[in-house]
Amino acid sequence: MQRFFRLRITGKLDADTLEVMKKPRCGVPDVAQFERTKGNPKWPNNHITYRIVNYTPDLHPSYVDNAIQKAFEVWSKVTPLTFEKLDTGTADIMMSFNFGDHGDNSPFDGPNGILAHAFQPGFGIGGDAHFDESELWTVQGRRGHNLFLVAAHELGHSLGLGHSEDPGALMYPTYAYTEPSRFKLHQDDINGIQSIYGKTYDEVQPTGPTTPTACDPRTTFDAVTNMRGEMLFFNGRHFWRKHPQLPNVELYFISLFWPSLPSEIDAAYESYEQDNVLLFKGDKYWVLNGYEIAHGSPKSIYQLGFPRTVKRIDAAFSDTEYGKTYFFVGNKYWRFDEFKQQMERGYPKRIAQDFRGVGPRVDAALNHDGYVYFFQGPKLIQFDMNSKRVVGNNQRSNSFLNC
Ligand code: E1S
Ligand code: CA
Ligand code: ZN
Ligand code: ZN
Repeated sequence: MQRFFRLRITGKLDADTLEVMKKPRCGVPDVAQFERTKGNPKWPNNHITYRIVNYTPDLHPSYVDNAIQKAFEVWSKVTPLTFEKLDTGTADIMMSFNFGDHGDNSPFDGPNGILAHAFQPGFGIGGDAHFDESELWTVQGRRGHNLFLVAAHELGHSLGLGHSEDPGALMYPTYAYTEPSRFKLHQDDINGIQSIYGKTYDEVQPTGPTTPTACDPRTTFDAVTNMRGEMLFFNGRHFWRKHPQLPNVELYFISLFWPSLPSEIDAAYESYEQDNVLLFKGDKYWVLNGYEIAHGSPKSIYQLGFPRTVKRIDAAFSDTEYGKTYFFVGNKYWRFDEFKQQMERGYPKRIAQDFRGVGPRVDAALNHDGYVYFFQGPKLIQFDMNSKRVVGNNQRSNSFLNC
């Protein structure tokens, strides 16, 4: 670490070293991604009124009422806030559908672009939410824009939230379609709104999905593989893609590339002989040709020659030089011949026997630059197949992700 930060290498916790260690690093999870509106405006009471001033011709009014009510529930479920719909008079949050210039110096722009906008908590126009009537407002499917999703985002602004940098958050600046019945308020949004209004009075505190952060020192991987010169690092519902010549890594939902793939992949490897990538989960595997899933996927791992006692594979990598693939299961490993497409005789063997210093359990394995890298929790083990020795074990699993 001292070498990395160009400090005098003493091996001791001296003042300079401590100073560096105290500094926040990229992606440390305690650093919030959400943002509150400047000046921290908030509603003084937890009971807030709203009124739907006019309706869009795109939807039956009952669908509008329902979408708006559901959007309020997104926020009331995680805070002490309650919302009441008024049908006349002035409410705290006045909602309307408007075309173009509508008198607040923030004209709408016709179809697409700006979908809606909302004002921070306050008197008069404060809290109000306007929806661009040039959009096609829908409650189902990918066509048009989903009123519930846009309203939920706008109400975040009406309640005092700004935009979040977390790409999974509702308060991320760009619209992303999610099926409304599967929508879940992200943990980052929960943290944001609760920092303003506090937690709900419910006994069971709600939690939401989180977006993994590459450089969190606790980041671990389910599976890692090469793919046509790039590297893929799987974590839960996401994966990072790294191009060797590019400094940045990209985070994606697995379902964005492969809608039929499950999350929490167990193992992955690239077969150079077959020019494909195999992804494993449970007793099944999927074959990828580039970003396409091959016909016939998923297949059973027992077709590869595993005995029925094997229920899942922890990690896999392929040795390009010899065309052999290594599969790790618990404290044992199997070897598969990519040319003959069959499991080799004499396996399983103990990991400890041939990979001293590795295991007993590994999360993921990767063949890279002539070494094998084993990912064990947050630890990365670099192994030399020629000398059959561990040659490095003081790097973190996420050191590949330019952290
Ligand atoms: C997108 N943005 C929009 O209309 C600014 N383009 C006003 C604003 O200038 O509210 O930011 C613009 C609004 C929007 C953003 C994100 C609506 C979603 C995030 C996650 S939907 C599942 C979702 C989202 C919905 C104005
Ligand atoms: Ca627009
Ligand atoms: Zn407006
Ligand atoms: Zn916004």
